[in-house]
Amino acid sequence: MPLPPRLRRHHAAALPALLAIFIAGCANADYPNSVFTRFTEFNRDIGYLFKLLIYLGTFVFIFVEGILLYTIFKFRRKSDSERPKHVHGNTTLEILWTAIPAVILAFIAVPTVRTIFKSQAVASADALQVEVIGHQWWWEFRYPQYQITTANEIYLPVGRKVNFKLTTQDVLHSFSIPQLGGKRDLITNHVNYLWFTPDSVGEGAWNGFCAEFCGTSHGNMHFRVFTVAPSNFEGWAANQQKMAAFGAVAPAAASVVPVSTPDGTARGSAVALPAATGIAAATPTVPVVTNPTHPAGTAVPATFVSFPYDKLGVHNIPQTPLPEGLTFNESLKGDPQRGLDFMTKQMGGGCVGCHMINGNPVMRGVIGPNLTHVASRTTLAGGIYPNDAKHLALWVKNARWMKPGVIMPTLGAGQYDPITKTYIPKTGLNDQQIADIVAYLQALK
Ligand code: HEC
Ligand SMILES: [Cu+2]
Repeated sequence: MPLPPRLRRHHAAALPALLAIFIAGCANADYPNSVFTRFTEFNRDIGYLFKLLIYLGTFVFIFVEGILLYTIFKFRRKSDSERPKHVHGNTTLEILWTAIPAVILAFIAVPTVRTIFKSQAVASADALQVEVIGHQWWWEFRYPQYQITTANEIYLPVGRKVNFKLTTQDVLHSFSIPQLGGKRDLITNHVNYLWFTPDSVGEGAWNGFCAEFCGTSHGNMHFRVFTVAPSNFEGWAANQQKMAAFGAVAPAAASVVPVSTPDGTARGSAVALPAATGIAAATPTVPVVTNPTHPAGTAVPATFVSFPYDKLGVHNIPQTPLPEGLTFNESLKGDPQRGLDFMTKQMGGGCVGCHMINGNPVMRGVIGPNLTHVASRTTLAGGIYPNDAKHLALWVKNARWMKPGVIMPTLGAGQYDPITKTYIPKTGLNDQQIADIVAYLQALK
């Protein structure tokens, strides 16, 4: 059916406009979660495969459509009395249409399989090793060479190969940093590897996600990756290796506290925690700067401790809206010492059962993120909120309202717990106690 002339004009204009938008979208350097970057050999290899497939596919498309169009016009019925010639079998043709796709498939399969083997092999031992442990719904990151355990934020030195060892504490997850490289699943009872070198990238922040549905808050399971200059990485690592910046005590007391997983079994690598958290370091308040894995000659700068929040790109800043009606009296002033005493001596809120703070002998839990340097992180709770006093307070008050399904209980007095579907009694945490806890957490730089 022919379109009226006005509409036809619109149609004619729409196609180039759409094309222009599409091309502009692809060329936009600020496209936040694109895999079409060339920052690592991983993405370059995948990009090469992608182009190869597009070029071969285009060739096949044009070839097949060309023959089709030719056939349609050449052999169309020219008169009503005409009958098509009946043919049966054509050996040459059959050999050709089997052989040509086979050759094309070989062209695709050989580089594809080679890339698969290359990218999931264990990287060389001199690579920076990072253990990734998926939890519902946050990420645990360990640097075994540095004895660091942290959560939801990875620091990578520019130019150094990094090897990720991927495991999960519970269900399947998938580790994905589109702009740096890859996506690979975290599989129960199985170790996967992924390695790349952020070699052609500057200092910056990159978004990471869980890319395999893993339950209620799967969509809230983000993380950030920071690529930093090697000297800044050493600065960050030196700070992470220190005991808690506030209220740490001698390690002798800490090392006698046994650590076990919630069900008492040695699941995942949780039982390796005492060694991995640096508790056994000789002097608790002195940074471990003589780690043999620090590249020789790298000076440890005292200045760089963590990626500054105001340097985050606009696409790295969490946008999660706060639950309506969840409020906190922000005028209250917290006291870190009171917060520490409350959390550890009075066992307020049971934080000790789930969280670890190195240098704090009672904070030995392994269910939630390690909080030793929680204040050095830019975001909270799987990267979905900014890490500031207000969000920390609301989180401690009612984590389950902030993020559906979390294990961390709702703790604020009078708050509704969406999982148990009950109200927390008056004996729950009041706003002043929460302000004190937040002051302590914020002292953990
Ligand atoms: C039953 C275990 C449990 C208890 C008790 C608990 N937490 Fe948590 N906490 C968690 C888990 C699990 C998470 C991770 C939730 C997520 O992001 O999905 C978490 C996350 C956090 C975070 C965010 C950390 C980050 O880097 O994202 C803070 C801060 C925190 N908890 C503080 C506390 C404090 C303070 C208390 C005590 C008042 C407490 N928690 C009690 C399990 C617990
Ligand atoms: Cu997930």
